This record gives sequence, C-alpha cells and structure tokens, in this order.
Amino acid sequence: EDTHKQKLTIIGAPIEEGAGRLGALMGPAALRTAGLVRTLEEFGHPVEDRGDLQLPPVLPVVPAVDGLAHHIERIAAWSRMLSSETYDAMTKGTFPITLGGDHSLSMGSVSGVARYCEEHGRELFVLWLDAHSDFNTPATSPSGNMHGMSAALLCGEPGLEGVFGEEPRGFVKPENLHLFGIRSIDATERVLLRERGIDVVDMRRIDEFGVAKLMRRIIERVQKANGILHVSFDVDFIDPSLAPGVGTTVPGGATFREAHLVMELLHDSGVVGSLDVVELNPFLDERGRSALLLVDLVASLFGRQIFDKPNLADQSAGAL
Ligand code: B3U
Ligand code: MN
Ligand code: MN
Repeated sequence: EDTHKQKLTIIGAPIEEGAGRLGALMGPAALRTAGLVRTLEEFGHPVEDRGDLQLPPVLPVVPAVDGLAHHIERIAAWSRMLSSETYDAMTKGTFPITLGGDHSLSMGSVSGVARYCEEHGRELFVLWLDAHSDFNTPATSPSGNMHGMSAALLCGEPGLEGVFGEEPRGFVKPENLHLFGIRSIDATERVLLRERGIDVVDMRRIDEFGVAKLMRRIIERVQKANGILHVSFDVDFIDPSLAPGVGTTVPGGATFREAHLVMELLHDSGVVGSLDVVELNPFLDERGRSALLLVDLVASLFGRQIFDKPNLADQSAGAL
C-alpha cells in the first residue's frame, strides 16, 4: 500500500445509472484522453490497464427493497464485479485505481478492498472526498439515486443487502470512515450520520483549521493502526468553478491548492492502498478541464511535487 513505485491496476467502470443525470459513463474515456496512464508511468509506476469492464448480459435478481433504489440490478452487477476486481488486484500486490462512472461504483470497489483487508488482518480506513455524505438508504433517499447511498451500504446500513446477496463482500467500520469536504447533507442523512458517529469534516472545519491539520489527524490514525487507507475521490469535492464536469455541483468546494495539498499529504503518508475517481461527467465538462485537473491531482497522489516537502521533524519557524 505504498504510493511509491507500486504496480497499479486501472479498472474502468463506465457506470452512470447510479446518478440522476447521464454522462458519467464517459468518465474513464475522458480520464484516459487526459493522459492518466502516461502520467502514472512518468512517475515510475508499472501500469496494467484492464480497460473498461462491461455489464454481464444477465443481471442478478435483487429482492424488492423498502424504498427507492433506481437500477439496483445493474448496480448490483457492477458492485459484484468491481468487488472481485479490486480484491484480485490487491491480492496480486497491486494498487487498484477504479475510474468512474458514478459514485455507486464504490459499493463494489471498496467492498473488495475491505475483503482483502479482513483476510490479511489489516485495518481499513476510508477517506471520502465529496461535497455530499452519500449516506442515504433506499428508505431515506429523496431521489432514489444509488450514488447517494454508497457510503451507507459500505457501513452495513440496512436495506442494501440485496446488492451483494450471497456474493462475498467486505465492510467498513463506521468509525473508520472519514467524510471530507462535505457541504450537502439531507435531513435524513444527518440523523443517521450522528447516530453512527461518522466523522464529517465539513467545509466549515476546513475553513477554520485548514486541510493540512485535518488530514494529518486522519493519516496518523491510519499509521498508528498500521492500516490501509482507501481514497474515494468524487469530482464534486472540488469547487465547480475549477471542475464543472460533474452532475451535482455544489458551490464552496475545495480550492486548487487545497485539493492538491490533500493529495500531496496522502502521497507522503504512504498509507494509501487504493483509489476511486468518480462522478466525472465529460458531457458537462468544459474543454476537458475537469478531466485534466483530475489527472494532475492523481499525479500529486503518486509523487508529483512542486519542489520540496517541508521538514516535519523540525516544526520550528526557522525550518519552515
Ligand atoms: N443527497 C442527495 C444528492 C446527492 C448525493 N450524491 C450526489 N447527489 N451526487 C441524494 O440524492 O441522495
Ligand atoms: Mn459522492
Ligand atoms: Mn458528491
């Protein structure tokens, strides 16, 4: 789980039915056009690109849910497939990067990572970079869109068992989920997030304390537990003025430097073991700028630096 020269497995997940607007299907293609693979190779990582996965011709039968969950059969098929893809990639000692596709894909990608962690006795932590908390269930969701349910499913909330059925899956401990960059929470989500004690780093906390302090606190938790950190990067984490290519823009998002700093700190930490890049909607983008920004952010996660990192061992003013 080292972001330094590790072998990477790219998994394209052209899924769009979890979102309210179509177009995220083109996300993996746009990220490739923007030079993702070339950029990762530039930083010395051998890359295996598994291409874009396809839905199987026969979808699983999912029992009816209490509430609203649009296209649950298709999302169940993607989840099962992606779970075994990320699990296999990690079992082979590689770092899976799942390209979306809408955020419902993380039900699958993170489940596979969690399964790997369980089998290897490693504690899993999840950093969910997003404008939204994605903590609805079919019973609480105002929209029925499953990209707003993935974090809840991963924490084992009721109502989403049918997504995996009897297929192997893994879970995330609610206390190990860190939502970061949040600025849109439904009333029903708020209740559930409080009941489960989820760590919600909202934009106000980022404004007051800065991303560096808030990120170090999360990274130190992972390091102390010798854990593995999964990063789930929703494009709407970034401010829409910089990344307009997303279906659900929310003003007041991360700035260019805040987003890069998050990635730079994650790189230096060495704790990241897998990544999702989700919700890029090229149909809504402007001349590829969101895709290009995402590739630059991924480059920061894999080692691109402006010049030097500060010496943390010596925090005296002179050393800064
Ligand atoms: N919370 C709302 C909106 C939403 C969640 N995630 C996105 N949008 N991208 C819902 O539909 O669950
Ligand atoms: Mn999301
Ligand atoms: Mn979002």
